[in-house]
Amino acid sequence: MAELKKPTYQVTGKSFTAVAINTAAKAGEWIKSKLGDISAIDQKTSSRDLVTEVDKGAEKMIRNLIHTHFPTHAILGEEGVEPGPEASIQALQDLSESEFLWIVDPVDGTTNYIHGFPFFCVSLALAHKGEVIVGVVYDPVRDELFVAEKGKGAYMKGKRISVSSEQTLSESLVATGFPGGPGMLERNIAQMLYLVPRVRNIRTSGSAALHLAYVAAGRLSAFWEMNLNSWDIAAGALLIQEAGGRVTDIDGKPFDLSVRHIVAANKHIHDELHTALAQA
Ligand code: 2AM
Ligand code: CA
Repeated sequence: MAELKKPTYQVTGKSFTAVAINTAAKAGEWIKSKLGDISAIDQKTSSRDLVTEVDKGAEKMIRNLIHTHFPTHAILGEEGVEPGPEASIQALQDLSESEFLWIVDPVDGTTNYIHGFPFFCVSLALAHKGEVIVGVVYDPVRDELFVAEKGKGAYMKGKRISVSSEQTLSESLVATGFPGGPGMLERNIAQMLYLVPRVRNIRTSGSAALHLAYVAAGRLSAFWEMNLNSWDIAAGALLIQEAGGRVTDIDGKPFDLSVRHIVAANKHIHDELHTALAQA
């Protein structure tokens, strides 16, 4: 008897954005279900740089979901890269020739997650030949999913979002974070000292990706931080651009995937913020 041919399944027909949304939502729900239930916390470079089995499990789930739909696409995920900036820069370079590259932070705000401080998210971006074309940031605590497609705008819960309208730094709410790496903290503190009296106030809530989504939604006027990795900012940068804001590196160069010192703001205050940071 002839052997039955095994069926080969290929899931097709889903858009990049639909897969990004479904994947972020599924991973986010799972992460939320594990909140307060973590048995092991590992240190990466220091007690300020942490990872849990939830970060690793969520990344595995995200990789599987993406590859179910797009088996040939490359994936750069935080938990697949050795800790430290050199390894991150190298990993991005190694994948820079990929036609389609997904850039994944399974949990952005891991320290918050471990402490039960409800400000963390899943961040997924898809780059085509080095240019980010889809960005999704999902906050499972508030069930808020921010999504942007290159050239098609940024949305949350079906409504278009846009950056805030403040015209000056003095009326702006600005966020930052305390970066890792030699000399970074000193520079960041100098920037904060200079900026605090010049802005309405500063927030440092511990998730770069969610801060960037908040800039896109107009809840924050601006965000800057030093020494971030591509997975912290790729999705958020597209959200802000598509919401009408401007994203550069700290030297004013327009955003690309290699940017590590990010300055993102509405278009009215970006120059003023960028100049202030240069003077700090
Ligand atoms: P994570 O939670 O995914 O690690 C907070 O300032 C931001 O910095 C978060 O987005 C956090 O991402 C990121 N972050 C934490 N430790 C870092 C490190 N050693 N290098 C670069 N970014 C880091
Ligand atoms: Ca992370």
